[in-house]
Amino acid sequence: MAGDIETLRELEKKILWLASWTIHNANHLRENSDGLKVGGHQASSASLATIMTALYLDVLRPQDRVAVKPHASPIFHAIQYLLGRQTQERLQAFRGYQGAQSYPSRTKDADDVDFSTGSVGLGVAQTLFASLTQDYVRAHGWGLDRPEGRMVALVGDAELDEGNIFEALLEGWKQGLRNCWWIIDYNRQSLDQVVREGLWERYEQLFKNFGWDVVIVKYGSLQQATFKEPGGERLRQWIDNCPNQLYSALVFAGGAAWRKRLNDEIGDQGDVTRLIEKRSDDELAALMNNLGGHDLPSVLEAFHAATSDKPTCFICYTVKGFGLPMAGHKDNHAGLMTPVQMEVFRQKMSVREGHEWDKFEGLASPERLQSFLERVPFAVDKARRLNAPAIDVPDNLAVTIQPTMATQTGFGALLNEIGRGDGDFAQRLVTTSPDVTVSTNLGPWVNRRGLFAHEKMADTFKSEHIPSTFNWEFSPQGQHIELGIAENNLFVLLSALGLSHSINGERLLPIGTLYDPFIARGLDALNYACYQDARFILVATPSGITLAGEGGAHQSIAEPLIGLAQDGLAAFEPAYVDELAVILRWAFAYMQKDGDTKPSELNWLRDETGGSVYLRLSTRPVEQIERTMTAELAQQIVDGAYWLRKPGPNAQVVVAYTGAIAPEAIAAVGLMAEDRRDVGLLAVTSADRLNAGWTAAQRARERGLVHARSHIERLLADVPHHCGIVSVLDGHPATLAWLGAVSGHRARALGVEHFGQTGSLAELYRHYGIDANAIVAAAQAIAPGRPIRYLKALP
Ligand SMILES: Cc1ncc(C[n+]2csc(CCOP(=O)(O)OP(=O)(O)O)c2C)c(N)n1
Ligand SMILES: [Mg+2]
Repeated sequence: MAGDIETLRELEKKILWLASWTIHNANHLRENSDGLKVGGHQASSASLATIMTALYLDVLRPQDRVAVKPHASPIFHAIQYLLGRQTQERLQAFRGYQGAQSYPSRTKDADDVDFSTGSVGLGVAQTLFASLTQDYVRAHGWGLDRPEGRMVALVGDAELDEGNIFEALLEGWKQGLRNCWWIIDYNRQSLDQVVREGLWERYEQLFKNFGWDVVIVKYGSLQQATFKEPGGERLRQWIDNCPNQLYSALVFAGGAAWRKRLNDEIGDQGDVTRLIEKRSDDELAALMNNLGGHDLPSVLEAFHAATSDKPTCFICYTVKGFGLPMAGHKDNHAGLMTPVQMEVFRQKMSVREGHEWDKFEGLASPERLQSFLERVPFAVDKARRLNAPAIDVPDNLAVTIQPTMATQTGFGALLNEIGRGDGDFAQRLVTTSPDVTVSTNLGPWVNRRGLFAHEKMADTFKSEHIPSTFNWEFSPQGQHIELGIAENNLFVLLSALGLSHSINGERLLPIGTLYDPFIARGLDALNYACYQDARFILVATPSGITLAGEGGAHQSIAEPLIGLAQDGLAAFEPAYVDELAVILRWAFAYMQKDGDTKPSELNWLRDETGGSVYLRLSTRPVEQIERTMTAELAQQIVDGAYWLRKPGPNAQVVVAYTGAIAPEAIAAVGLMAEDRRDVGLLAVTSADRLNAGWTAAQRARERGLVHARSHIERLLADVPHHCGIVSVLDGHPATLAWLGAVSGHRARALGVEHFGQTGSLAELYRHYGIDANAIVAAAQAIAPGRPIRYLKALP
């Protein structure tokens, strides 16, 4: 499309205009009643105007997927507007209610965002794992009728300070990354400052070390032509040696400042002087600003030349604020053009007042431009967002329950059973873990299904006949992706696997395992995955101070609250393996749902919309209950709680527990039963879902649906008012502390609030006050009757 370069140039200008105007409109022209700055990033956007024009309007194909640098969102929306995929209303409402989003959002934007961005670094890693996911899908023989796409990240140069990018880079190297482009917007500015000298050299070496091609797009075509003039080589040397700060400052200061500086430093009255003097100030500024990243011919040439599937990093020299009055100024990150500057810019762009939103205002032959846009390869396929039918989930997941068993063991056994199957369900399952596959009990599953790699790799221990419990064989058919120890990578990979139905049109059922405390390590990436509406099951095990011997550095306290608060993630903490089997089966169906957003009248949860699932499991062997799993019990387990022992009319105490602390709760109820009648025992399988249902039902009542009742309200409806509720879990007590507020019962919440230490379970439970005695003492403090006879020596 080289002949179209002039057209692209016109559209590039229009894109810059629309992006700048969108931000201006939001800040200066829209009614703003709350006194807060609206914001937007005119300079960061301008920095990518050329590169994104080249990509979207020429280089990209519909199958390519892009993570756009968050603060270039206005450029993205402007391009989609020109392509007819974004509305003027949404642009006018940019950063406002239901307007185009501040940072591109898969879930909140309506203009075909491939990957959300916002928390810098994560979108970049997402492209790498999306590429790995594409390879995984194709290696399993799915989606081969669709063309292979490139996964492209537009990266801010300071974004590369984020460590998660390097974690991903290393993993990409291990996994044989292909079809991935990272395009660095090398404007040498971050938010606060100008970046260090010579950063590009570190990047170049680094990427090469990891097997990437590196393409440096430094000089624009104007500069390249000038370097061939007499004195040009000297000018090139000067540019190469110019410190970043000075270059930025001179870009900001403009043509006269360039002239003075160049004359002072290399003006020799000879060739270089002639080269400088034959240019006006404006021409000189245009020459010095003509860095590769703002020169359509240069970026197009670089992108089109990269035809191999090798991962490629483009370092494109740019100017932050290019084409705008704040160009190059170190304070320009959040800078906005003033109304006066905008007025000048409007005139320069030949945009008439009142025609600011017109797509082709000020440009010659709109029909030609429109027909060009209709032929843009990226946009010919209207349905870039794909979908895939749900995979049927068996009615029951088989598992042999031992008399005493930990939920983590149960999880391993459940997956092992699934691994025996050969239907679609077992085949679409993919597991991953950051070097804790064996210790989270995925071993039996991996033995059956193998590890994924591009190439077959035998288990040398096996071929050397050395006995091992684990069969570690890699092949393109393997169903486990083994990661290095980097929890950020786990979550971003889950984010990529969990979007496969939408990105690749092929559904995967991803399960990731890690130790519960290390959720915190990748929490932002987990949040990111949920924000994008990726679908996965997270199995976090082991957990809590129940890790006993591992001590405070490995024990988790706050994670149940994360489960409660994290949007898009339904959290469960079962105590028994039959509960786990029910929850896991439900999770496989839930993660595939994509329906109605209205809450169900049953539990006031929005189950039809689906989401991801977090299972907090334990290594503590717990005596199992022999029982028949009725449909009603299964429903209650999924809804979040059931009565293990329903309180009678004379009950004074209810104990509500979650997870592996069940034996302590049961023991406490046994102790109390000596003196109290009808003590209730509530098994809480999901504080998260109980709480969500409760708040939703309250809201529904406040909006007039007077009969709305949540599951927990129904469960507690018959509990006498004088009854006290003691809640207990191996986690932060606030997780269940709200139970008393549901029907106005006095409540005492037990749990863990301080870093744990090593010790036996009995010692630790006693120390943190979550053992049977502590439960009894808490009941005594809040429940009527105050019998004390059974109290053993309290600490
Ligand atoms: C994780 C995270 N930390 C901080 C920020 C705030 N922030 C937004 S942009 C930015 C600097 C970006 O600089 P660069 O990547 O070079 O982009 P440029 O604006 O120069 O194009 C910062 C610190 C963020 N969005 N995400
Ligand atoms: Mg920058």
